[in-house]
Amino acid sequence: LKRVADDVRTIPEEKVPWFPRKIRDLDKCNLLITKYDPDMDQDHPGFSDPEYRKRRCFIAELVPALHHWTKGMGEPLPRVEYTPEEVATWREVYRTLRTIYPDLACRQFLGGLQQLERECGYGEDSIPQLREVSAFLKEKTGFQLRPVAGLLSARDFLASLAFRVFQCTQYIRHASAPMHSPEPDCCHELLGHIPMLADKEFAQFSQEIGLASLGASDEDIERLSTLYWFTVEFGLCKQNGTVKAYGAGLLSSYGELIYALSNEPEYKPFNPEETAIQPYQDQTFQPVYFVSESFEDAKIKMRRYSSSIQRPFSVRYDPFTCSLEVLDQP
Ligand code: HBI
Ligand code: FE
Repeated sequence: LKRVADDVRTIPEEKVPWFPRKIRDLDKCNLLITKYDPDMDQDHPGFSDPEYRKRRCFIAELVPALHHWTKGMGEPLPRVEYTPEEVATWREVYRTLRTIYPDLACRQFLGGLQQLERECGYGEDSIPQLREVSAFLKEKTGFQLRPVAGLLSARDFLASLAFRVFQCTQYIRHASAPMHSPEPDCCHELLGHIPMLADKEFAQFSQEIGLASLGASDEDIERLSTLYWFTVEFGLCKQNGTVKAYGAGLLSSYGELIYALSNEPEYKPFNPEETAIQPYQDQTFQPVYFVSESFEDAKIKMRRYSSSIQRPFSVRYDPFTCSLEVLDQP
């Protein structure tokens, strides 16, 4: 393998979409998709609530203050003073889900959540702050959080995972619909994703999807985000002979978690070639879920799939400099 100069002259530029090379390039991975936000989506439970929409803008505006977030590492993440109404929404979500986790969530999730409850102030009485949660994760798996104003483009979202950065929303769903949110909110991130990201093997799995996405074609990004959808968001896995949930979309939605583990939906074995082209639903429950034999198995299969994606270069993450080495194919 030959090392490529910084500007990568050997990669035909028009063919390879831009991608971040250094962790601070993630400042540019900020393309928001607004179609499901309460200002745009008439079905959003907050659409006709001007107070809610104002509050969302306020929380979103905390983000640009972080410009060059990654340059001044250690600069504290913004703290949000949640209102009593917001905390009440959190409490209801937490309490309801907490009761069904022991039966339905995978072992890694339960372990992570327990640690968060012990070491990071997780509980029904307050919404955890990203600052503390990020410090916790950094210690467990090297993942860190970056606040984001809403749903990001798949390309930008996946690219951050390559650097073990999870772009995390800070607002909470509308109080009228605590059991469902059309877009990611802090209940989804903090309850669905964070406990899993505290698991070493899962953290690696997530980073590898991110690495596979860098500079990939739009078609490959679409397939990778479908794979992300049916694993990280809605994945099931076998454990001690029973099927458990590890997907964050399930672990943050009471209704869908119960549904996914009932005998109603169809199950298929996780197989990246097939999973990558399965149409998915982002407005109602999934008609089909993919079941992995184990995380180890999912990781091996995903790795094999990723290495089949055609790119004129390969990437390697250097954890010491938090940057990518880009290598020419032999
Ligand atoms: N953006 N903020 C945010 N949070 C997510 O969980 C998220 C995202 N954008 C895309 C995405 N998730 C995935 O569903 C895939 O499209 C990668
Ligand atoms: Fe998510």
